[in-house]
Amino acid sequence: MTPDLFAHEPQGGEGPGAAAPPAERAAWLREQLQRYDYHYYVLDAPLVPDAEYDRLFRELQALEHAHPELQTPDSPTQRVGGGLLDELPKVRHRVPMLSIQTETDTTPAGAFAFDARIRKRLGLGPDDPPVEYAAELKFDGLAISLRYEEGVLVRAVTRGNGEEGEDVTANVRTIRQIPLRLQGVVPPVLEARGEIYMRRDDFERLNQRRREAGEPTFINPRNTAAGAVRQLDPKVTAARPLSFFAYGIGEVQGWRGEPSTHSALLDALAHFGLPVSHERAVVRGGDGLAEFHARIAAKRDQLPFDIDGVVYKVNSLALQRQLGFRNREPVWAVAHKYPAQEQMTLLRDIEVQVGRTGKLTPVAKLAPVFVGGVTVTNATLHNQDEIRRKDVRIGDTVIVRRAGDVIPEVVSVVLERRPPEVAASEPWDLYARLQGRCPVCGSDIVREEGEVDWRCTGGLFCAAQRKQALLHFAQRRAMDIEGLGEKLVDQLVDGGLVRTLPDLYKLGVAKLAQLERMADKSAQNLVQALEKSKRTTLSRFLFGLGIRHVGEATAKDLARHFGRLDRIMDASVEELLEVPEVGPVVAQSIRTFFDQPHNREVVEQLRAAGITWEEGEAGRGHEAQPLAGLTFVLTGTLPALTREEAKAMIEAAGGKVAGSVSKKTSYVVAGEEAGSKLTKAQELGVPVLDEAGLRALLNQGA
Ligand code: 5U1
Repeated sequence: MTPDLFAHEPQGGEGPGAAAPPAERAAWLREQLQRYDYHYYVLDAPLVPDAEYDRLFRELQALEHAHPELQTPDSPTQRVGGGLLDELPKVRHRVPMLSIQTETDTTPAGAFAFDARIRKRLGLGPDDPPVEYAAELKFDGLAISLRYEEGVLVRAVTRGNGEEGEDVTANVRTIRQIPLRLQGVVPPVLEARGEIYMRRDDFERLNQRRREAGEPTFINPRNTAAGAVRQLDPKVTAARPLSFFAYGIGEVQGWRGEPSTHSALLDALAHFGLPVSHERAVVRGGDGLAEFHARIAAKRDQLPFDIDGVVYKVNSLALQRQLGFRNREPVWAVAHKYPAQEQMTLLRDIEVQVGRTGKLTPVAKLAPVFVGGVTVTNATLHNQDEIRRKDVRIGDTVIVRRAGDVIPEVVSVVLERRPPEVAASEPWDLYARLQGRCPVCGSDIVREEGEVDWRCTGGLFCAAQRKQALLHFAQRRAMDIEGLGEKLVDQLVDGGLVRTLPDLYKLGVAKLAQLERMADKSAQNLVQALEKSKRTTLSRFLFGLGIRHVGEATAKDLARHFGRLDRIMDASVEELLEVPEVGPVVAQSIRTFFDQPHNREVVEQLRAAGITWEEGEAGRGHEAQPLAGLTFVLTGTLPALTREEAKAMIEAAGGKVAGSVSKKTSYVVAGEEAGSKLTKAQELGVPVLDEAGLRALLNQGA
């Protein structure tokens, strides 16, 4: 809890004082702590600092220790209680926990099909009004039934086979989001049903901790949540970060003012203090359902937890009763799925790709599998450490994940499916597989201390690195050379037509037209695109060079700060560090790049080929900054300008004015009776200008 985030002032003061009867004090402490838990875990809006919570908690613990008869099952001190079990006892559900029909057509048609079925069963014609539905998320976790008697949690049971589940009460009590006591006026018996799940960030943190402790990591949030709930030792459950959402009810007795719609029922559960997802809506007809399905699909990857679809329910509880059940599933509800983001498939081979900076990435070659809405045959294995951690071997059955637009990845191996000959094989090892050589150019591969990646040392000698460098240079966000795609780059490099970036600008129509499948018109178009690309900006050019760690944003920062390429090429690490957002790694990388004579040569050749931009500008629209990146020191009296006027003019042109001369000073502007600053400039070899020289510099950008 962060103290400045408290939603409200704590209420209730200190409650009954030390002189009050212990039972009264204990009841007050329980109530306060329950309220704090609710605000912290359910509303995500803490009321008090952790220290205050801990103080009251310890006081209640001490009271209960001194007076064991004051201990109640809903006391916040009782979340982790009970010992190890031999097995989880079986419990029969008073009202069966039904499953839900699944609509596997993941297109909008699935929503319209459900609406059409409902209308038919209700005997509605085309002129009848649309049916009202409650639309919700389908959480990817473990279904649970929580039984509250007189508002107190008395039992938590898994779904099991729907008739009979496992009693996991002691484990569920450890989940802080699940209230041990409901709030307000509640029915004497209420079974709340919903899903226990694990947030993705909690899952990542848990796995990170396990990695650091050298323990095996978990495969996915759903299995981890389900496994955590079905533990025999509640302490294990307590150590796993679990969450809960309520989405329905089981047995209910004596509910006065029972709601008449499903949406109102969820509102009521939220009022009782149970977590209910805000991502829900009341919609009308098939159109409303399809819109909800599309809206949630668009934000699926931004949700903090996994879902595998959405759920539609006829909103009127009276209509739900009328529609009833079929094959032990409610007719009035359906789960409308999204394409699965994880699938199992066979790992046929592992190839190693060479990236632009020589990074070697192991790539899984998979038996084709439909996942995340597309057919996938390649997935990244990230690096050797990840392969070792997951113990991935060729011939294994693996789980592939593709979420949103991210590159598909192999998340784990299904060890139960590992064939004996694969089990007998050696673990896959990148260095051994490549015998220490780049698979493209044969250069040595190295792995620097503290790095996870192996790299090819071939640099631009390596055709793979050259190809990637060309594609990087040509991309839209860099030099924007239209038509220069992967296939053409392969042809140009493999055919020996292009070795370095400047070679691109030596390509003529005649040379290009010799390439296979290259029509005259395409050759002309490419030559035109190359010509067009020559007029660019400093930041695009800089980004296009492919300096390690210099992305688009850094290139813009550098261009804005220095204004001129030669300033960047000659900047010391210290000077580079003056650029906001540039840290030591980036600064060193830029310095190393421009320390290589062949990189400077490439830059010269590109400029000689006719690539131009407005010097002194930082990308488009900065023509009025001719002194950007330059530092001036003023000394003596200038003939026409006061010192303030000169300073204002320099700063208006993007330059900086400093008080003392150093190696970093670009120019000293000296007038009559210049003193020690002029001497220092001469000692350090800093160029000295008079007023006329300064004006000439200022006029350069005009
Ligand atoms: N949101 C939500 N998920 N879910 C799962 N509601 C919901 N309802 C279910 C299930 C299995 O079943 C009832 C329709 C019985």
